[in-house]
Amino acid sequence: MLRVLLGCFALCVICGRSKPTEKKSRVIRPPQHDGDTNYDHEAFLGPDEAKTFEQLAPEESRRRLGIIVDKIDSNRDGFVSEDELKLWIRRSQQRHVDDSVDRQWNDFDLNNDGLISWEEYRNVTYGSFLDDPHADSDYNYTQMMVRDERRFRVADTNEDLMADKREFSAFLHPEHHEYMKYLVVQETMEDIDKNGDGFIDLKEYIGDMYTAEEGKEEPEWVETERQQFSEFRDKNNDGKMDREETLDWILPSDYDHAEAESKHLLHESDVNKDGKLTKKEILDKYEVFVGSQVTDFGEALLRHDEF
Ligand SMILES: *[C@@H]1O[C@H](CO)[C@@H](O)[C@H](O)[C@H]1NC(C)=O
Ligand SMILES: *[C@@H]1O[C@H](CO)[C@@H](O)[C@H](O)[C@H]1NC(C)=O
Ligand SMILES: [Ca+2]
Ligand SMILES: [Ca+2]
Repeated sequence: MLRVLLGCFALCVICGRSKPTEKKSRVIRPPQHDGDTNYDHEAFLGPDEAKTFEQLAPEESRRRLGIIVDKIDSNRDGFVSEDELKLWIRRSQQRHVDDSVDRQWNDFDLNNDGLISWEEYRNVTYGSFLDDPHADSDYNYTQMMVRDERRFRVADTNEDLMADKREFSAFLHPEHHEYMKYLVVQETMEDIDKNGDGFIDLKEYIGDMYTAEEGKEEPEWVETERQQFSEFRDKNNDGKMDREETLDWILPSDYDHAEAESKHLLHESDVNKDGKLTKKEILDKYEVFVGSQVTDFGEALLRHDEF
């Protein structure tokens, strides 16, 4: 899972909120990589494909992984290098973003003109609210709509209030588009900055990840996060995070997700430590790359053209 809980406000409503005691992270950087195999699977396959593989029996999982390995080895020298792995992971990410845009496109392009206007997006997403603005609701749709419109306008580079595929992709997945990064920072700060002073202080930072529960002991990671805040987040030591510090936290420029993930996968499976992977090394560690269920439940239900 890409650990960025941004998404459009409207999408958050659909997906629901994470449980308060669960550690919530807004960062692309994997916070607890150790043993988090779902994270590897999603990086390697993309989230949708990772779910498909979860349903497969081990033999089928390995068989399909074998086919993927042949695709990754683009120079066909019989080894998967770190660069080939990195390229593959980048493609998986991009494919996931493109698929999500394609999947949602027709829901919003009401007049089928190949563009999504703000009005189209607004009507589809907030139509029932606009029809009856005074209906009881747990959400402040006015606020959500204002925020979506602001994001739409930032994504809309030629300022015609119509989104083409690229602009709509930037709207839906701003964390993958460089020109959206300050909006991502702004939205994140608005979410966390409860006292509205334009900064994230320590209390707000912790409050975003953790809500104390009566009678429950504070988990250890909370104190670790407090130290992280002072040592790494609040670089100028004024007790709060400004825009630049927040940017460094959620979208660190020195962090390349695909590179980190390919290094990690290599480290996990390169048994003879020659810096590259044979098909055997990968298949022997198939659970690191794709995982699988131990039973063959669901196998008959899942058919995929590619295989
Ligand atoms: C959006 O909804 C309004 C109100 O129902 C309607 O007048 C308008 O034509 C709709 N716009 C689009 C682009 O569908
Ligand atoms: C909803 O948000 C709008 C715009 O931010 C604000 O003016 C309004 O007071 C909010 N409504 C409620 C019920 O909180
Ligand atoms: Ca349209
Ligand atoms: Ca604040």
